Amino acid sequence: MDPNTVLFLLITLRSAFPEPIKRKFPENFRFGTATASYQVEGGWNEDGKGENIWDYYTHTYPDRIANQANGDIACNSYHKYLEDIVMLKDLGVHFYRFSLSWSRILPEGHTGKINQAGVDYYKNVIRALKQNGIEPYVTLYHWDLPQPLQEKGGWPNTDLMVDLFADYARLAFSLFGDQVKNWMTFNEAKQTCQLGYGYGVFAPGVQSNGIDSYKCAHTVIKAHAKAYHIYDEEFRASQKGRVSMVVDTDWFEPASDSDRDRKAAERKIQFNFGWYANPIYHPDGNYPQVMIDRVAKRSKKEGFEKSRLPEFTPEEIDYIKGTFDFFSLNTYTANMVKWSDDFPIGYVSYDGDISVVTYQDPSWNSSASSWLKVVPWGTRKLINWVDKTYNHPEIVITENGFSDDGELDDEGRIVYYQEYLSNILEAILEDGVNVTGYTAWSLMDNFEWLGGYTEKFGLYQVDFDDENRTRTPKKSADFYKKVVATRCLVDQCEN
Ligand code: GBH
Repeated sequence: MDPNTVLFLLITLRSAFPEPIKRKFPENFRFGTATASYQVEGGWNEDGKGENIWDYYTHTYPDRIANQANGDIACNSYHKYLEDIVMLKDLGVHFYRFSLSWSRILPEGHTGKINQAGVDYYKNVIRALKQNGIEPYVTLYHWDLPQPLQEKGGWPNTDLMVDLFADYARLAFSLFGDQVKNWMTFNEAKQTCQLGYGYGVFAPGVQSNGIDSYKCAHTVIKAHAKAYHIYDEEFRASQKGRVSMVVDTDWFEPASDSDRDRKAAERKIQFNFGWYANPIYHPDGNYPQVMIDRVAKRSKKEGFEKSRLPEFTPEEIDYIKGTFDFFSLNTYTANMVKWSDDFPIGYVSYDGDISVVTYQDPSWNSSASSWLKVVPWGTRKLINWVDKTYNHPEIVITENGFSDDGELDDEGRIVYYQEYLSNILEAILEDGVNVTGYTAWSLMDNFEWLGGYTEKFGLYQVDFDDENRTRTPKKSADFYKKVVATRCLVDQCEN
């Protein structure tokens, strides 16, 4: 592209948004970047790693992934993690959020067989991070269930999975907890449950919308709580760390000021976010009442004996509620919501249970991902909503980012980060919301699930045609580096 075109595009991109705020992030604010095991590690069957559901899914149904891609090699971080750490060091970030591959540590999914090479790998990563002054933020589960556990039913099998996850969590705390002080049990369990066991588009590809997807969520929430209590009872006193669960949502903006549209938007966020967030983060615990009532009503009309939404006992509600030390929130975009009358009975589904219409405004800037439109003001509204709904928790944004085709001159990503961070900073300084950290997704281009390698989120470009998987900083890496160093989003801040 010739420089004038670039300049023109940049001006056009920028002019769609207000000027970023000229004040600084608070002194104690923490910046990081993130990746996840299946998306970057590769080494899918090396040194004793077991098969997981994404290995199985991409190998068995290659046509479901763009260009039949898979994570067999990905960014090859299993071998190149030291290069990743050089990049992190260069960015100057305070922390690196990554996830453990369960099957690399426990090839069969249970603690009866531990793969020492997998344990060593993570010990090496953690040691190298600490030596470079970068805090490890570790997610236990970012969607890659050991395949042998899927063969026993996977997440909808509550009795099996709560205990097995708890064993895995205990092992991880005991192996790595002397060095790791920030833990996330699950990343975006809604994708695991609704995409994995509802629509069946993500691994393991089970289509049981509004039935198994609800059972899966029930299991995950209980498993999280059990892991949290294990940390509390067996590790907290000596390790002094923090545990959380990552919940994600778009912001949902009512399509109009009408009572009905506002009610529809609230219902949508309760189903989308409250489903996982309320049992853990809400002072009352349990699923959102609107969800309990609506699923019960529709299940009855559909002839089910009981609600398709499993129930927590009062003891379980108490055991689960409050199992967090900070609120981890992933968010990328927004949707508009319109009221709808109840969808007709006849197709059992989560979407029928919600019965609203959502769409994205055609004027919103787009990205390389169909679902991701650039709506920075939505994030300010969302964190205010979280602050109010969940009684002013400390919030860490554990993911936020933008996709393009992987170009080094990635102005679209710079504008995205600048505008989203500006809205987050305004929420902190002007609205009084307690956001203490921000995580850019992602450190580098990686395996983007169904999108394969066609949607790039990295601050660093990775050359997937080169067996060295060469990493090159994009313009946005320089931008982010400057933000981290100066805590300022513009050339010169006022304070
Ligand atoms: C995050 O999900 C993930 O944690 C991370 O692994 C991922 O790389 C990153 O975002 C970027 O996508 O149209 O049915 O395929 C963000 C939430 C949920 C957004 C799934 C895309 C696709 C649904 N994502 N959604 S579908």
